[in-house]
Amino acid sequence: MSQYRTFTAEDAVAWAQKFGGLDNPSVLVRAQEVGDGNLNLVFKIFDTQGVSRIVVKQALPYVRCVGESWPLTLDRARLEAQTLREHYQHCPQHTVNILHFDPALAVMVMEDLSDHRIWRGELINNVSYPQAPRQLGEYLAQVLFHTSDFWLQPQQKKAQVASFINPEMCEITEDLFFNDPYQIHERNNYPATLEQEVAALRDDAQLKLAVAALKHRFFSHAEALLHGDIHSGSIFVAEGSLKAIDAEFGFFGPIGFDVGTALGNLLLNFCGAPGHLGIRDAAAAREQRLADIREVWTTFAERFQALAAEKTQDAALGYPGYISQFLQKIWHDAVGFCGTELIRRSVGLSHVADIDTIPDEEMRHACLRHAITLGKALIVIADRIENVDALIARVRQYS
Ligand code: SR1
Ligand code: MG
Repeated sequence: MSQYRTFTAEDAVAWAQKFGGLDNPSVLVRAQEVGDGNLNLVFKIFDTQGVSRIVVKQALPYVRCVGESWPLTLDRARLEAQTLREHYQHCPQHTVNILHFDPALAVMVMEDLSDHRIWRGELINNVSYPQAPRQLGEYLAQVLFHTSDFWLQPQQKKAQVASFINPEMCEITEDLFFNDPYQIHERNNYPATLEQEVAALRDDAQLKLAVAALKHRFFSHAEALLHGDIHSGSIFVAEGSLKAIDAEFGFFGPIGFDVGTALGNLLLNFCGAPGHLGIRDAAAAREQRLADIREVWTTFAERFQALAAEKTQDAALGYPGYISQFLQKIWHDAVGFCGTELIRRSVGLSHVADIDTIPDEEMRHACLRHAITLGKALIVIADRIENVDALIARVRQYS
């Protein structure tokens, strides 16, 4: 990685001119760094008319939101490009298009999605994208089915697992999701008023056993090529369109992790809604989030099942009834992982704007408390929540 240098705006423009695939690249004249995530530099490249045409993304050799004291592999850019390209093959309508990747500079050039908006912001502002939940379910079904043993030949699958080994990014998830919130750790971040609730997480043996089982599955179940961080901030939406971005946590892991992360972020929005909206709007937004959760899961499960019925050739995995049994296991995993997302986003290093930007402190703390209580319950009773209606009933019970 000796050729690596941190890109300036001028570098980003030159790179977009060279690799952006435009017929008239000289119209690209200006770059603006817009990265607001935890990890990378992101440049929008504008043309002479001031229109953003291309995005250039570069991995930094450290965690951006923490600083150089937390070094981080540049190889994550390769894993991100590789994951997005693989997902694009199976679901181009819902995956950002990577136009060029340079491993030495850890730089990707990708399609500009300026006509889209980050879904999290739209959810917070109660802006409706009626097709988004179905599209997310479709994305999850297509990319997870086509990278699973239900589709890939055994040797091909094992080669794929090997080429997507992502130990450093997985370690971040292993620590942030499954360790930090359940122990005293300097990375944890929560208000002192929640100390009692957080201490209770550390002292709950049943909870910690359930978290151990989830972490063990995350370590060991190479079921499909996950996005690895499919929260509402990794999803762009526009009317009738949804695109997944930001896949540097991609690896072969348990399918329920991606599904649970997606559902968990809808629930985090559910928890935060009263902090941003008046009573009536918050109640309506909450009902909509529950409907969204039903739609994401139902679409995912129906489409995955249909793809398996149509395409699975494996003599054992294609046996009638097995796919339903497998999806039931994925469901329970997803509920458990969903609970860990609620807790790590309330107690751990990395929070969500759905709750963190609530202006009223008391309300913000109440929403955090709600997310912790709900997350804890979901982790512990995941195996007893039989279907999405039962999940919705439980969410109502803890509201
Ligand atoms: C140190 S990275 C913290 C979080 O940001 C990413 O978006 C992932 O969600 C990760 O857990
Ligand atoms: Mg990200």
